[in-house]
Amino acid sequence: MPAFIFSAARPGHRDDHLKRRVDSRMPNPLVGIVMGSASDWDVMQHAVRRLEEFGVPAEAKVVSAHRSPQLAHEYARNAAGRGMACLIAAAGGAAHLAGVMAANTTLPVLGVPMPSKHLQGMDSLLSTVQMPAGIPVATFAIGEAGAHNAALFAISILALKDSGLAKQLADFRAAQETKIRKTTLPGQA
Ligand code: RP5
Repeated sequence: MPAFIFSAARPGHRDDHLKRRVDSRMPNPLVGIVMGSASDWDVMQHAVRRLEEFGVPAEAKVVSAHRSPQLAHEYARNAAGRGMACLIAAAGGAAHLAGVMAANTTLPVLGVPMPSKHLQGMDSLLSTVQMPAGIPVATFAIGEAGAHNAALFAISILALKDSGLAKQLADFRAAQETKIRKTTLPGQA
């Protein structure tokens, strides 16, 4: 099955990377990003871009717990063997994808609840976060913030064994702090 694969090794070609459709067996992704529908892409592209910004090889793919249950099982069961360090799973509504991933791998699974049409993502949040004891899913905020933070959390996991990545993450945090320190409100000097 085709998937979006990217690597940030070529600065300046970010959009090309995102649009490039290649075979999922190509490079060795460290993070697998699965989402229940292509309609989740607008939100989940933020996770992809964040990982790309840090140069983390990752793969993004539509995998549905409900519409393609066999694929969901296969993807999760093969992830560790493919060298992945963690999975990010995004779904909306009765969002079982992260739980199904977690049931089929012992890799860390980071769940991102998608905004939904009728319940504004509360359904997705509760479906993702309320895992019964024994099979954990680390659940992030609904929508874009969750996509960004799941990617940053994946980077934190990888940074445990990659000092270069740890430095990048520290620099990222420092840049955020500098920006806040420099921020003034209307009427302030
Ligand atoms: C979920 O259902 C997907 O993750 C998506 O958030 C939601 C709606 O999917 P579509 O009907 O837009 O394909 O499985």
